[in-house]
Amino acid sequence: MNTPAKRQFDLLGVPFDGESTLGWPGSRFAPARVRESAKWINMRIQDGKVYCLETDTFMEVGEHLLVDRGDVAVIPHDTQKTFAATSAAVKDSITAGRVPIVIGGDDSLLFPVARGVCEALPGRIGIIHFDAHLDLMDESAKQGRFSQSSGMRRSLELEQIAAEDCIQVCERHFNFPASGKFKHDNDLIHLSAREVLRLGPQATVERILERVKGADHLFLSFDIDAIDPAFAPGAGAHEPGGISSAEALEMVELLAPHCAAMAITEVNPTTDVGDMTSTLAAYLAFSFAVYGSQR
Ligand SMILES: [Mn+2]
Repeated sequence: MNTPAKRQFDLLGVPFDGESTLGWPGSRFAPARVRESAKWINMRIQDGKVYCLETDTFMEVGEHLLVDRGDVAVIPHDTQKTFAATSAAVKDSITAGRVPIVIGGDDSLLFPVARGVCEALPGRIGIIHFDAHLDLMDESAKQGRFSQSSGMRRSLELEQIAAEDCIQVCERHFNFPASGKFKHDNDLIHLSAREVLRLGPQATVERILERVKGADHLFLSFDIDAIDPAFAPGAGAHEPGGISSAEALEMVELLAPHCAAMAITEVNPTTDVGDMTSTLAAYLAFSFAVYGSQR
């Protein structure tokens, strides 16, 4: 008999890039490519176990560690209906006692995933937001209020989400002074990519967990552009100076046991090279599930 994993995971695709109003659209193609890439990894489960090379142990994950629930009902011209479907899918997964892993889609999806987590779980919800960007734009004439640049701002308006329970990680270069002022006024903090590179994965995760310790539940939101374009060229924009794929994987593995949901956004097959970014996204999802199942 196989011992089932302590937690099981749902893969939910959201092929929506209707709010990619800056940078390159194309993340709507990510769920299909990430699923294809994931076949390479998922086949390694045998008799409910994977053999982990980092720990040289046989990890019990069960036969149904990561179940593909298909794509949510995206309505390409209607952001709010797409968001409603996304929040509902996340809520349903958590309510069923599972852990959703959302594959976007552009980073506007940060908000409906956070909302779905709030609808499913009581108490304070913290967001660990990996991204090259702040996503704190309140509103602009070009992008409106719900674009890929506003996901964190909208999420912070949810009743259960307070800035003190959130941290942004891997932001870099320059951003809007208005967003910087919002951060300072609201006690939102970040660890820049350079700081993360200096600290290393383990110390970074310690800092993150210290920051969010007051939250009852955590949502890990991972924009693929947190990772350097050298490792993840298939993104919505290129921001040099990011972390490596190895550093990203290690931090996701360390954070996974603490998190109730994950989203991977902005993977863009149209700018990818040999599916390397879709493959990395598949590994981030699978690693989140394997390590997250051991809690
Ligand atoms: Mn970004």
